[in-house]
Amino acid sequence: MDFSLSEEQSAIFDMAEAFGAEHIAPFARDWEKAESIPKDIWPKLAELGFGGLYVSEENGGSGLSRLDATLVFEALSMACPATAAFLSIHNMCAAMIDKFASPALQEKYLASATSMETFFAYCLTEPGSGSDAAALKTRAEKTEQGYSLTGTKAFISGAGYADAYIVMSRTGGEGPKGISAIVIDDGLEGLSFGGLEDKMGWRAQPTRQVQMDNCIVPSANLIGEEGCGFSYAMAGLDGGRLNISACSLGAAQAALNATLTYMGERKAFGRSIDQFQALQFRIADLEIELQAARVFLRQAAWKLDNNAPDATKFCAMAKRFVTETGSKVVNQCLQLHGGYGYLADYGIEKLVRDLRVHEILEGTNEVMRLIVSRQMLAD
Ligand code: FAD
Ligand code: 2MC
Repeated sequence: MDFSLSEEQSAIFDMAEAFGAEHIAPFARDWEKAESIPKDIWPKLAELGFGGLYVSEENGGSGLSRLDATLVFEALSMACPATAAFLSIHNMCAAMIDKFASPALQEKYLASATSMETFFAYCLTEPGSGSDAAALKTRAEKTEQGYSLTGTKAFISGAGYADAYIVMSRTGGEGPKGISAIVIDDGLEGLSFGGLEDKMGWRAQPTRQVQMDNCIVPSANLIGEEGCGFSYAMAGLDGGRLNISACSLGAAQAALNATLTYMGERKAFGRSIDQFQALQFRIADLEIELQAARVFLRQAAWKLDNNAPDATKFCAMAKRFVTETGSKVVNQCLQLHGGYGYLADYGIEKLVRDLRVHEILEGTNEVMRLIVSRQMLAD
């Protein structure tokens, strides 16, 4: 058992951290105000191999492990978790195509996905089904021209911004076995988007509904087999949940680092506030909890990399633990900044807002508990 990062892993982390510090952090607040991330950032990230992190090398990806990928998301989130998480969703989609799609579909999409000329969005949630994802109603009818998709997806990160969407749609009867995953391109006749959602955090990322009214796509845009789309979607989310956790971890670490500096500078009662033992103990607790979260996350990633039978359970446990730890840490960091923590200039309030949603999306933390307890009771 080796708990250290290899030289290559440390280099990946450092590269992502340096990229974030130069190309993301200085602009993150402007992107929040603009409610969008400039598209020219993506090819730059793709040059580092971040457009297809765990897409196989044969398909033009970086062929990294899930553990390696968590390092990238942890490091980028030190600059802006909303930007890093957006990249994670694109990577989840690219990996679904790499792992499950036909060679023809891989050829059609993977080169432009890994170079990030094509930005992908993931469409599972609907207005009437979020946690109970297998109850989705979007229909994909087989016609002579291909599939005809009709339905509405809710809360889609990158809707109206992305170039292509993976849409979980019903090709069969009720329940998970009736669901297929189909790729649709932007600009299709019948495809439209809802208004921009006004959110607490992740404000740089546009979130909208995706509305499909008889959108015709070639049958070849089906990923893998009909009726397997729910399993593909869930498999994608196992890794997605690791990445979202890594985003909480990196942002919380950045907040803690900034807090230590601040505490050394801020004076009260004749000394810097880092001299109060009550606060020293508080930062010790934050460090302990973050380190525990980091080790747990990497163990879950290792399980997924090694196809461990309990990998899904560990991904769910890590997501519950790490995202809640991240939120707790950034909230405490805000407290340790006093009133200044509440001001946007200090950068902490954005992290509190951004991290809160990690407890809700990619499966709520109640759903994570459901996955864990179901597995415990089955064992
Ligand atoms: P509901 O399912 O209605 O849940 C309401 C409450 O009930 C929650 O607290 C939930 O945990 C709880 N609950 C439900 N069932 C149970 C149960 N069995 N036991 C205990 N508690 C339960 N989705 C996408 O497909 N693609 C995206 O790109 C995407 N991006 C998002 C971006 C943002 C900013 C947000 C906020 C959401 C995004 N989502 C996306 C949707 C997200 O995944 C869902 O919001 C989430 O899965 C919860 O679904 P819901 O909102 O319908 O809540
Ligand atoms: N990997 C592969 N297959 C899986 C799987 C996984 N992790 N989890 C489930 N499946 C398969 C499962 O094996 C079963 O197939 P089979 O009967 O052949 O064995 C099938 O999928 C159905 O599984 P369940 O019986 O567990 O399905 P159920 O309807 O009970 O739902 C639950 C399971 C609650 C875990 C799932 O609906 C869920 O994860 N809900 C949360 C939805 C969610 O995470 N949404 C996120 C949207 S994306 C987002 O928020 C972004 C920001 C991008």
